[in-house]
Amino acid sequence: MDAREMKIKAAAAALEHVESGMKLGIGTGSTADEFVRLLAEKVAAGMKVEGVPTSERTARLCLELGITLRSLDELPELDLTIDGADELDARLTLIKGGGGALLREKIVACASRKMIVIADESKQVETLGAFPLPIEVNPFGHVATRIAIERAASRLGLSGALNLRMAGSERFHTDGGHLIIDASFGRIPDAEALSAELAAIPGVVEHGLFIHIASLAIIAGPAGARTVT
Ligand code: ABF
Repeated sequence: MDAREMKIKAAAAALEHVESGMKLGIGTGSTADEFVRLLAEKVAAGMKVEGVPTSERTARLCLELGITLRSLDELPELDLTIDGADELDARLTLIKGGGGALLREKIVACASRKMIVIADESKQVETLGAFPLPIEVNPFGHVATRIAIERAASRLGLSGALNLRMAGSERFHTDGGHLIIDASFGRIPDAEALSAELAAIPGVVEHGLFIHIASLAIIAGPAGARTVT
C-alpha cells in the first residue's frame, strides 16, 4: 500500500465519525484533501454538512467539490475538526504547520468539540522534533523575534537552524500575512516548556505544537487504519 492509499484509508475511517448536520472544521494538507474528496462523495449522496476551511487552499478544493462552506464567525462552535499532522507522539501531541496553515488550523481545532488527526504511520514518532517546528511570526521585527526564539530555545537546551520559510525566491506568507520560521531542533523532549517559552515572545503569533488539542488519531499502515487515543 503506498502513502496515498494509507492517507485515503485514514480519511475514510475519519469519515465514519461524521454525521449529517455536523459543523466541521476541515484541515489542510494532502491527507486532509483525501478526506475532503471522500466527504464530497457523501455530500453528493445527500449528507448535510457545513464546513469551515483552515486555509484558502482547502476552501478552493471544498468549493470545487461542492461542499458548503461557512466562516468561523458564522459557525464559532464546531462539532468536529478533521486534520492532518506532520508528526504525532504517543500523547497525541502534534507538530503541524508544514503546509503553512498552523494558525487557522489551531484556531479551528480549538473551536471544535473534538479534533481527529488523520495520518499515515510515517508521522508517528517517539519524540517530536525531527520535523522542523513551524513558528508563525509577525513580519514586523522578525529578525529580533528569531533571536528571541534562539535564546528561549537555548534556555531549554535546544539548538538548531532557524530558517525563514521561502516560497521560491520570495518569503513565504501565510493566509494571515505572517512569516514562518522553521526551527530544526531535532528533538523536543518537553513540548509544554517550549510552547510556554514561544508564547511569551511578542513577535511569535503561534507555533506548530498542538498540545492537548487532538481527541484521537487515525493512523493508517499496510495492515489498515487504527485509532489511537
Ligand atoms: C496540515 O497537515 C499541516 O498542519 C500539516 O503540515 C499537514 C500534513 O500534511 P500531509 O497530510 O500532506 O502530510 O494540517
